[in-house]
Amino acid sequence: MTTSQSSLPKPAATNTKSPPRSRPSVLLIVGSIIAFILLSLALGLGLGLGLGLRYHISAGGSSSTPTTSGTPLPGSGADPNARLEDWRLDPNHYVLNMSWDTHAAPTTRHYDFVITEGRGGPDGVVRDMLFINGKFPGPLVEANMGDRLIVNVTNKLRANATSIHWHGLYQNGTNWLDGTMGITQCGIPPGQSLVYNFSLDQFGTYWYHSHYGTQYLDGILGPLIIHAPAEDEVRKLYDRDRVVLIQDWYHDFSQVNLQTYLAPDNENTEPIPDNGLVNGVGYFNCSMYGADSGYTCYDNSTYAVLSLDVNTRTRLRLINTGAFAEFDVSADNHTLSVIEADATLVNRVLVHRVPIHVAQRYSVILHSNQSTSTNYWLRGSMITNCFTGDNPVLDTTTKAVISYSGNSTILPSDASVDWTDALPIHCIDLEDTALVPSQQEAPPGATKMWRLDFSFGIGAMQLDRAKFNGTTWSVLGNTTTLMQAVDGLGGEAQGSSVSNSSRNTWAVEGQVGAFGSNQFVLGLSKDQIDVVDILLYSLDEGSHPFHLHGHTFWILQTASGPFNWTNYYENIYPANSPATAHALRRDTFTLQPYSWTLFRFVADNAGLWAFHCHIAWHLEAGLMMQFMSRPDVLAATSIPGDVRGLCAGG
Ligand SMILES: *[C@@H]1O[C@H](CO)[C@@H](O)[C@H](O)[C@H]1NC(C)=O
Ligand SMILES: *[C@@H]1O[C@H](CO)[C@@H](O)[C@H](O)[C@H]1NC(C)=O
Ligand SMILES: *[C@@H]1O[C@H](CO)[C@@H](O)[C@H](O)[C@H]1NC(C)=O
Ligand SMILES: *[C@@H]1O[C@H](CO)[C@@H](O)[C@H](O)[C@H]1NC(C)=O
Ligand SMILES: *[C@@H]1O[C@H](CO)[C@@H](O)[C@H](O)[C@H]1NC(C)=O
Ligand SMILES: *[C@@H]1O[C@H](CO)[C@@H](O)[C@H](O)[C@H]1NC(C)=O
Ligand SMILES: *[C@@H]1O[C@H](CO)[C@@H](O)[C@H](O)[C@H]1NC(C)=O
Ligand SMILES: *[C@@H]1O[C@H](CO)[C@@H](O)[C@H](O)[C@H]1NC(C)=O
Ligand SMILES: *[C@@H]1O[C@H](CO)[C@@H](O)[C@H](O)[C@H]1NC(C)=O
Ligand SMILES: *[C@@H]1O[C@H](CO)[C@@H](O)[C@H](O)[C@H]1NC(C)=O
Ligand SMILES: *[C@@H]1O[C@H](CO)[C@@H](O)[C@H](O)[C@H]1NC(C)=O
Ligand SMILES: *[C@@H]1O[C@H](CO)[C@@H](O)[C@H](O)[C@H]1NC(C)=O
Ligand SMILES: [Cu+2]
Repeated sequence: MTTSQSSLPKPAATNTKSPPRSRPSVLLIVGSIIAFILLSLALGLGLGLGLGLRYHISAGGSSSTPTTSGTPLPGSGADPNARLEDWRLDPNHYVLNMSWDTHAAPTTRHYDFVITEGRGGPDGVVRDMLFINGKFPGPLVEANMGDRLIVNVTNKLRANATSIHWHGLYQNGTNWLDGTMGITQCGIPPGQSLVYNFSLDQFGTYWYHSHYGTQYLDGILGPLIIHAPAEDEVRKLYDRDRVVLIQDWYHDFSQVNLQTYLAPDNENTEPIPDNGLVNGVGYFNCSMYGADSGYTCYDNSTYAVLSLDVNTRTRLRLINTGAFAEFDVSADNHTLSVIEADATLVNRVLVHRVPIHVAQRYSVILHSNQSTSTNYWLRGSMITNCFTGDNPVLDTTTKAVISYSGNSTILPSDASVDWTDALPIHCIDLEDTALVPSQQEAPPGATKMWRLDFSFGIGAMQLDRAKFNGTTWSVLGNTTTLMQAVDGLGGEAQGSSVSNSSRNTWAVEGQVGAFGSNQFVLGLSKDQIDVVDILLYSLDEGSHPFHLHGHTFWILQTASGPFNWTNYYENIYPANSPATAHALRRDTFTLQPYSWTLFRFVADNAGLWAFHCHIAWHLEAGLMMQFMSRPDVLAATSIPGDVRGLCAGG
């Protein structure tokens, strides 16, 4: 692997607006070299795993141990351990164990997810939430490539169904476990369980979340990390490994915001977040809400603390698990080395800020080699230009504390300084060309090319909805497009009541009408593996993070203005073209306003695969379509009874 690249790629378009800053005014720090040495010794002996570093330091304990003092974190109580509410996931849970054996023989890893509802206040504002195993955020799922994952999901919600999607996983041969409501499964009804049982043929940083309405915004999400021997080389670049979820956060249950957003006469004005969280923790100043706000706000919220060891290199696996906001993530006084985009390892790139849109992942290495006289801010600056308004209670910089000063209970001082690089004016990705996969995998030549476009518009009954080539997606009731496809293609053998004529219709390539007026399904070839180029045009003024289920795609070109067809057929369409050899592979990319992106995927994975904008509000407005891959294989498939049984209502 090459790790020589050290350029600082600049976002394509920038303005001169400085990020909003809200640093504490006067802080006094008394540093101590001795405490720092004692601490590194203590940490050095214990692999730096956990060690009770959550909100306090357990170094030495000797009465002569010097202390590093300063302004305490907000909400820091007398007894640090008493502060973890029972629904809060222990933050140490997201610190990975560096002794994990990436070479272990394939095994089966079992997890149980019990979905419940309750009340919680990640930032002190109490609201209705959904939990996995009683906690927010959800448990770390960790495995090796080649393992089998078995997750028994039990729905203990009072009234609503649920489903879990494994974001970025191929589900090759198990399309019905992709977890996509109305496409690959019906919801798991209250009181029932579904066992997701699939093998892992890939590695990297992924996540899982409910794919049932906007449910994940209320808490059903968590990280999914897969290791592999192919990681050994990159592991030489870091000493520690941990997950950092970053997300926007709303003080109302998602259904409340959704109903406002989808109400008549509302022209795509998305709900603006109220706050942001890092690993499910965020600070909120209760004085933002008046006494009559209707919110219960406890003034004891605080910042997430990432306790690092001094002079170590930590891989931070950033995952944007939010609804809407893109963040520019930076660490004061520390340069970040990007080594992974979604689950693709890339040649190291040094940056000051990493833009990360909803559902994307980046791994960055942070070297804790700056002064120990202070703690430092990790900042997630929301790109507010992508909001359609202001939310007066929102602090647009979501922060967490990076601590290796020897005192993780104090706020960073004024010596922790944000980078001066301007924030991008649009929600954009890191330049694709700056991210070069460390494993070169040139794309095969294309066999199909489709242009798609989407827009938002006020339609019938003054409702604003998204249109994907004219179709507004809405969820099917009591059936799925996968079930319709399998039954229609397989015929009477599977007890289908579908007529011969529609069965024939479904076998054609291109847009398939038989799924109904709210499903835009593109059928691929029957007897061959298609290599599909999609030229996706945005006819909208916003930015959109698009995600294709079940695949990793190559980003071939992205621009605004006319598409050069001559160049396309000469240099991009064919195999072995130098123009595409270094293309970045990922599963979620950001499409700019009134622009286009050309990407390619290999449709060797039989199933119905959702392609949608990952902004939760836009998905609910209908910004989703589907690819039907290998209908011939689907025709010979039978959906397991437990999955099929979830659709029993119909
Ligand atoms: C950390 O800082 C706090 C607040 O200034 C102080 O009370 C405490 O003694 C310090 N602890 C250590 C271990 O330095
Ligand atoms: C904040 O205060 C509330 C009310 O006293 C308490 O229930 C909760 O556990 C506290 N949360 C934290 C993080 O200390
Ligand atoms: C880390 O993994 C090693 C090897 O599996 C194990 O022995 C050790 O107990 C683990 N440490 C923690 C803190 O879980
Ligand atoms: C899944 O979990 C539920 C609830 O604990 C349990 O009743 C069920 O037996 C489990 N299913 C399997 C296959 O283990
Ligand atoms: C259940 O779904 C309904 C209808 O979508 C929604 O109004 C309600 O808030 C949901 N409740 C929970 C606990 O998810
Ligand atoms: C999981 O799937 C494998 C392969 O189909 C099967 O052998 C195994 O019995 C399944 N396990 C469970 C718990 O369903
Ligand atoms: C919270 O906001 C109030 C009013 O703006 C301000 O006086 C106070 O200092 C803030 N508290 C913190 C901890 O920032
Ligand atoms: C952080 O960087 C700023 C700007 O370069 C510098 O003034 C400051 O002293 C640095 N802080 C520390 C703790 O080194
Ligand atoms: C989608 O719509 C565009 C613009 O009307 C059209 O050029 C394209 O052929 C359509 N794509 C498909 C797959 O029908
Ligand atoms: C699904 O089936 C149930 C039971 O037959 C019925 O009450 C419900 O309306 C159906 N839902 C949809 C969306 O068709
Ligand atoms: C389109 O691409 C061809 C082939 O690469 C090139 O010769 C031509 O100049 C391009 N046209 C425009 C308008 O850029
Ligand atoms: C999916 O499975 C098919 C059939 O076994 C195989 O040809 C293909 O390479 C697999 N694709 C991926 C991405 O693993
Ligand atoms: Cu969108």
